[in-house]
Order: sequence, then C-alpha cells, then structure tokens
Amino acid sequence: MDKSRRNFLKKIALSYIYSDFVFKHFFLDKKSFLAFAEDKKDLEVLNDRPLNAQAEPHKLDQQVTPTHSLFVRNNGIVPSAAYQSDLSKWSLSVTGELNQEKSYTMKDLLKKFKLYTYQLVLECGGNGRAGFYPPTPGNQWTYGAVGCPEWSGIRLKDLLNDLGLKSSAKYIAYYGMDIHPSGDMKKDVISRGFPIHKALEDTTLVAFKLNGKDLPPVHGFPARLICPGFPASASGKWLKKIWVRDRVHDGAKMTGNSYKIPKNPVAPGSKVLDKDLMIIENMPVKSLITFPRSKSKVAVKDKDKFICRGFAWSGSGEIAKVDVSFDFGQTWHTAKLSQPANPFAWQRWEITLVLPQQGYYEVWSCATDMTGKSQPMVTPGWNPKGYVNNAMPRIAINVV
Ligand SMILES: Nc1nc2c(c(=O)[nH]1)N[C@H]1C(S)=C(S)[C@@H](COP(=O)(O)O)O[C@H]1N2
Ligand SMILES: [Mo]
Repeated sequence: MDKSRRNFLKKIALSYIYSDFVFKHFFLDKKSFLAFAEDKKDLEVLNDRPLNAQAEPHKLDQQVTPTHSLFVRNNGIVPSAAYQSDLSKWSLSVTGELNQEKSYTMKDLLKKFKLYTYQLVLECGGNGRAGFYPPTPGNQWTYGAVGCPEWSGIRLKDLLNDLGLKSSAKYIAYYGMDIHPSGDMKKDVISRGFPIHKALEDTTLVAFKLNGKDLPPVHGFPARLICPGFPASASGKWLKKIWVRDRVHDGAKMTGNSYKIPKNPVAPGSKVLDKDLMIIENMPVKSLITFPRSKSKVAVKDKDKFICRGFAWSGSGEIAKVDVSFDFGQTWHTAKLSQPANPFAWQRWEITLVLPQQGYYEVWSCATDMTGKSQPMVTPGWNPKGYVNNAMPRIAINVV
C-alpha cells in the first residue's frame, strides 16, 4: 500500500473514532462522508477540517481528470444533504445590476438554457505553496491542487443576458450554501467573484455535472461556478446566489490579503500592507509531469527511448510550446504538444528522450504560453500567502 493511501485510510479510521465530531465539523451527514471516502481514496489529505486533499502528479495522467483524482479544497463545511434528495428546496437567485432579478429552479435552468460540456482546468491559487521560502501559511499544496475534468452546465452569460445586464454591471459575486467552520450560520465561508468580461466568456459556466454525473457533494452539488483560468476560488461551490455588482465585490475572503499578491514584487519574508496587494486574475503558465512517476527506475537498455509526458495550461490562452531538460537546464528538448479540446483545457505534451548514461537524472518541464511567458526554474515572486507558484515541475529518475 502506498503512503498516500495509508495516510488516507488512517484519516478515515480516526474519523470513525471521532465520528460525532467529524460529522458535525466535516460533513453534516454520514452518507456524504462515506460517499466521499469511497470516491477519493486516491488523494493525499492535507487537512481534514475543513477537508483539503490533492492528487500526486502520476495520478493525473489522463487527459480528462477522473473525479476520484480531482483535488478538494473546502474553506468551510460541506452543506447538509437535506436538499440533495429534494432539489425543489434549491433555487438560484440572480440579483443586482440587471433589468430583471429572478430566482430559478433547477427545472427552469435546464429547460431555458443550453447545456455545454467543456474540459476546463480548475487550479487552486495556492497550488505549489509548499515551494515558497520562507514558508507561507495555508495548505502546503505541492503539485496536485489542479485538474482538468469535464464540466457540464449553462453559460453564465446566457443566464445574465436572459435578465439583461445594465451598463453599471462590473463584477460578479457568488454566495454558496457551505457552513462557516465556527458553525455560525450567519457567516459566509467565502464569497468571491470576477469581472464581468470574464463572466461573459463562453467557458464560464454554472455547472451541474462533473464528468457526466451530478456534482458530488464535495464539489458543490447541485450547482457551482466554473471560472477557468482564474484561481479556483472564483469557482464558487454550492451556489445559491449570484449578485451582479457595480463595483469589485467585497465579500468573505475577497478583501484583506486572501487570494491577493503584491502589486510590486517584494523580498521573500516581507510584510505587505493590504493596500499594496492586488486580486489574482489570470493564473500563470504552468506544466505538470504525470509520467513516469518520480523516483522511477529506467533500465539501461531503455535509456534511448525514455518516454516522459504531462500537461500544460495557462490562464492567458493557449500553450505555444513545452521544453524538457534532464540536465538541470543545460540542454532543452521540445516536446510534442497537442491542441486543447477547447479554451482553458490543458494540453498534453510528450517526448521521447535519449538519456546519455547510467545514473541519476532530474527531469524538468517548461511550458511557454501564447503571450510569450514561460515557467521560471525556481519559485518566483514570494508573496505573503504563497499563491501562483509556477516554477517548473521536476521528477527524479534513476537509470540502472
Ligand atoms: N462555496 C465555496 N466555494 C468554493 C470554496 C469553498 O470553500 N466554498 N473553495 C474555493 C477554492 S479556494 C477552491 S481551490 C475550489 C476547489 O474546488 P474543488 O474542491 O471542487 O476542487 O473551490 C472554490 N469554491
Ligand atoms: Mo483555492
């Protein structure tokens, strides 16, 4: 049994021992907890209150990320399953800078609007946080707080156009049904948003399905926003309300230093005042090595046909190229790159390398996007909360 699985099972066992505690603070009902345990056994749990779990890179080797390998990032408690058996209790209200405000039932939404399915990257703004020095607080994500599953839903722009956007519409705000870790039902867990131009993109969705099935409880059943290219904190789960605002939203975790980076670069470890921070929008260009698994052994006879692959994506458009090095960046080799299935889908890269001799190698991958930006060799841009680390990923390989 590998370490992550053992770790996961340990957490599950502990959860049973403290079950009352867990069901009150982690999931509200036993059913969703058990459903989760069954589905997510592949993930490495970083925190279980609230629940945060990531996949190891080699578990992300499929073009369409399977649900059981998709990371989970909860700021609060998964809302009660009460409405899960009875969707008539759920509605989505859409208010604010619109010609008309309205509350939609699931039936209304499905009847009125066309359903689209896209492969869309979802990546936590804090993915890669473990690479910062001095360390920054929060979940110490390494590579796995990202995935590119298939999401199905309606276009947010169709919904907004149905109600008519006023010229004063500047920003979208979401409200979810999850519960604040303190248990205070009046507090919002997280209420963020994005500018109206992002809301009007074809791939910004109110999603109901993940990989062809109803959203699982942990991923936001019955509806969530998917705002690809932005930090995943913009993709509000357990959606109950959308508020179109005439200014930048100021909800929970939208103000202060959450999901923000310094306007001007700062030295590692600096204190930065809130007024000197800005909201993260497009996520940086990035890649992942999904095959082989780090620390794999390669037989000497296979050293001339060493296959390596992964994915590349960027919040600022398509990937232009991916280069791979096995000698600490002294020489680079350009990988084969596939077209994206649609905007904001990650792109497969693959390369066959000739490794010169027996011994130890570190393989790095470096993606460049259409804007000409590529990945730095070292962790860039230290920031107080450890966001947007897009340093090149690396794996270790032994030719034996
Ligand atoms: N309502 C709500 N939406 C939320 C969150 C949350 O805690 N509550 N977490 C956000 C963050 S920080 C991330 S990274 C993504 C994670 O989505 P996932 O758990 O489906 O991977 O959801 C976002 N949407
Ligand atoms: Mo996140």
